[in-house]
Amino acid sequence: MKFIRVFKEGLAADESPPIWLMRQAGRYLPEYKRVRAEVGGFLDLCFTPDKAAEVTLQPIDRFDFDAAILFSDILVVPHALGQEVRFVEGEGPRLDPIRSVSELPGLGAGGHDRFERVYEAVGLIRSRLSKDKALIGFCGAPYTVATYMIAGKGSSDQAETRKFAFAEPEAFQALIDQLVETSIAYLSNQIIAGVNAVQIFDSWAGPLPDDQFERWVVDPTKRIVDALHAAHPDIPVIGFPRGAAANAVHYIGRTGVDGLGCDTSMPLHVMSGHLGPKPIVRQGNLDPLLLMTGGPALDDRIRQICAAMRGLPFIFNLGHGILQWTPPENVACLVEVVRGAE
Ligand code: 1CP
Repeated sequence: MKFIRVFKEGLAADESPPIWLMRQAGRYLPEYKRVRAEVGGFLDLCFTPDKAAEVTLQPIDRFDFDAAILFSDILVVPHALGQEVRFVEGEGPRLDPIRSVSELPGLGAGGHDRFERVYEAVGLIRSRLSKDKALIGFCGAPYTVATYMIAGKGSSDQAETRKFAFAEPEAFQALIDQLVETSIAYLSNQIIAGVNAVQIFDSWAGPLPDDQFERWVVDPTKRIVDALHAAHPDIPVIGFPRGAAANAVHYIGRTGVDGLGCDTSMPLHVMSGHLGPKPIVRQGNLDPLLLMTGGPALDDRIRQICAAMRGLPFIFNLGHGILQWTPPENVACLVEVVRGAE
């Protein structure tokens, strides 16, 4: 498994990096749209192991990526904790907003059964996936998941959540603590069911001031990473603190993650530079808009990224999730150029 070898040994200077893409299963693929239409609701797809396995494997069959990522969503966690979550066509997720952990019934009320179906999907995917491909499990980081739980939807500035964290830090801490504990159990069980690595998506970590970043991003992530490393020392943990910018080196040092997901705005000289005393795998950071656009500019940038990262422990990826209007031909072209860079 080249993907896992990067964490253990790094890459030789003449080797091309392993590649996968965030949100690689999804609406830019006609075969995904077919299964999605057949199953109906998005959550039904997440909780039907055979179908979740099918859509997880679609991008591997089509593009031969080095890793599959479990098909699910970061919002299955609030759903399993008892919060009402709906996926509205063309609008994205909608939740009945909550302000306190006491408004959640907790996992007891049927949540365990929902997670069981995710673990069942993991087992199915692992048994169908070729032995040289890694399977990545994931969850949303507590802070990012909390932003959806409090606002009830995605928002561009997370103002509601940030105000709440300033005004009622104890209540927010209780919610984060619940998410830390649930995430540890959820990721551990994904590992037991067969995933080879995990990624913690902190898509909205970026705008926080440093003291808030420390309390709501670094500290909860460290607790998850410590627990996973203690129970599953061989399983790499990738953190994706999107927009962390100058906080990234501190995030790596304090959380102990094995890999850093780098967003589009991270300069290549930073990504390829010294990121602290511990060896760290870098993952990223092609602009999803460029992948959607295609053409010679795409080709040039792929080569630029590969050249900057040559010889370093590196996994090729996007700087954020793939956009639904991306032509699948551009993705095929991307894989060819990355592999051709060998
Ligand atoms: O109708 C559909 O098909 C819904 C589109 C969709 C898909 C394909 C959603 C709704 N989620 C997903 C799958 C998904 N989400 C995966 C699957 C594995 C993969 O192929 O990568 C993963 C890893 C996620 C993670 C996720 N969901 C994140 C973190 C990464 C990121 O992109 O920042 C976030 C923030 C979400 C929330 C979410 N779920 C779906 C949407 C459209 C959103 C974003 C909404 C918003 O913020 O407004």
